[in-house]
Amino acid sequence: MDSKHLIAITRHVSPAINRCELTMLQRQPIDVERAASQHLAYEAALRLAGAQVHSLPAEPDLPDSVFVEDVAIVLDECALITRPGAVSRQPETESVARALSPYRELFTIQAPGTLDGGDVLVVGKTVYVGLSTRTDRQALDQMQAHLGPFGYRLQAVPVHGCLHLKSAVTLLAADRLLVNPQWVDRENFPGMSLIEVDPAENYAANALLVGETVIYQPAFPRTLARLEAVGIAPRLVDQSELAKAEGALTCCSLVFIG
Ligand code: CIR
Repeated sequence: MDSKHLIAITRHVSPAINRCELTMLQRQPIDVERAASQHLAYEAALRLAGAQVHSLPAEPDLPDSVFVEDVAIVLDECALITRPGAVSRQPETESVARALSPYRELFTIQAPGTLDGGDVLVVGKTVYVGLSTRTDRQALDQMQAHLGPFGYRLQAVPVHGCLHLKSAVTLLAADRLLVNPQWVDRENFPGMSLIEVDPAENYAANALLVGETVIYQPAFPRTLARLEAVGIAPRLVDQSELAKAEGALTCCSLVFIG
């Protein structure tokens, strides 16, 4: 992959982030200024990893709109605009579709299907789709219809105990995953090398791979030590404020070759 052509779409933190959706966590006050400065550091890490960052303006009326991952899936051949499972998040799609339209042919998930991009993990031509409170089979069937002709194989993955599939498993390299086996069954990923999170760090399975750089959070030192033990040297970004909104690293960007 030529990192010079990597593009990352992001969006500024909404001033309304304290009204975000919550599923697994109790509400805690989010320091909006601190969240914004952590997000700037995240964008800086994307640039250091070789991505050109295209940052969309904040959406004052859309609390969760910083989590752009949930509203689109960008593949080499096309992009899917989702229909997010939380109704409050459905208006987030329009501006992201506009930002993606110069780069890809767009398909859109239609009602009654619902899909959050956080439930989609792409490994080569396999697309794992988490069946969660946000994503249903109806949407998976629509994805199959759009992506099958490009040679993708869709696989449903049950997730339990967490918000999204990518709360439980993310990509560290083309053939290696970071996984929390409490939330997703390891057997869904045959043939892949799996690194498990430390059992004391439930939220540690969300790493962001950009080109060949792994971006990770300092909040999970035990799992970080496991990554370092196999020769991975992640770039660290603190996301403690957006974590209170159930956001993690992959959620805050759409990274693709432009
Ligand atoms: C939500 O509940 O939709 C947001 N508060 C958090 C979304 C995080 N997105 C992600 O994990 N892909």
